[in-house]
Amino acid sequence: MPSTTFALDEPVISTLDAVGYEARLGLSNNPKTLTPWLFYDELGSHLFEQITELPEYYLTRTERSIFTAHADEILREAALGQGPRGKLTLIELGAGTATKTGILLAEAVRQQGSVVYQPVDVSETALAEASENILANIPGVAVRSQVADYTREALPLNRLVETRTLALYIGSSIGNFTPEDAKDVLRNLRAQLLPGDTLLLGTDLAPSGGSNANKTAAMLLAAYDDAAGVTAAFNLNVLTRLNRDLGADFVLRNFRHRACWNPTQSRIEMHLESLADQRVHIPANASGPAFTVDFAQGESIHTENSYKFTAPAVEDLLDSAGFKRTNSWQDPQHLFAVTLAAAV
Ligand code: AVI
Repeated sequence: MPSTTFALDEPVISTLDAVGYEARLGLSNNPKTLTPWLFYDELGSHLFEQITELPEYYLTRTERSIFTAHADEILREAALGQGPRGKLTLIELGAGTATKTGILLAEAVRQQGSVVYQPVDVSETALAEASENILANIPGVAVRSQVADYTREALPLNRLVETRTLALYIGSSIGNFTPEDAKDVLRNLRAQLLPGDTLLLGTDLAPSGGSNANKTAAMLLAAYDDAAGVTAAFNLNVLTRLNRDLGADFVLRNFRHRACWNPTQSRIEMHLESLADQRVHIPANASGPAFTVDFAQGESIHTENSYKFTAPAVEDLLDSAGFKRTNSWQDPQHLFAVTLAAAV
């Protein structure tokens, strides 16, 4: 089966300019912030892959177990009413290396003989790895990779009107957006789909004290502050990136990783806390003149939110973006949910 990569036209601003712009914007905020996409340079993407295999980071293995247990049902429901529109095509937003997706692709091939898979990601390297793994391991899949930032651009779906689309947005990626931005991302996706197409959304569940009583704030905190220090390295790597890409002079040992559970907003927050009163310099670049950033001891840069959802909150989000929940699956401990919704 063929594998093709379509690159969209060069973005108007280069990645380096975008890094400079984001650093300038976020570090002038009060409180200081940095956008989470800055995590994913080559080392950051590698550290994230390591996070997904940590004993404390239950999200990836739990979602995988839900796919293993229910792929048959998920694919059958997504294809319901398919009629003359032929086979399901699978697209995936933020596919990365698409490790869990193989379970769904193999099931799609089992049910319909072959499947077209369109992973969309900003990382060409991750897409190349995904494509290579899938082509080597799952015969019957045609991979059509697309390099694009699905959060800012219309999706380059090249959709085949005679097929029905199942869009995958898995791995709790939606949790890294504010509720308003999450709605916009899903609305953008909805705008590219036809009624009857479906979305499979993976969300991490909030501790409820009820059905998932063993999901505690402590469990969440451990997932974002692991004993081996991989998440700390992932968080601190953003400063290494600013030093390398912008010539900034962050001293890494003067910052520490901190994760906290914010029950009011139902989110884990990641911060980089300054261990001293200090001044950091960022030289002039295409995004603006040289600037300095002053930190007081104990002050932090807020680098990431990871929202945790109740089942009704997932449904509300889907409704607000033009989808209707048709079914959902959870692991026996109710740690994670996978929800299928139809475009209406
Ligand atoms: C990519 N995203 C879903 C991860 C999460 O759990 O929010 C990113 C991450 N941050 C720290 N650990 C993992």
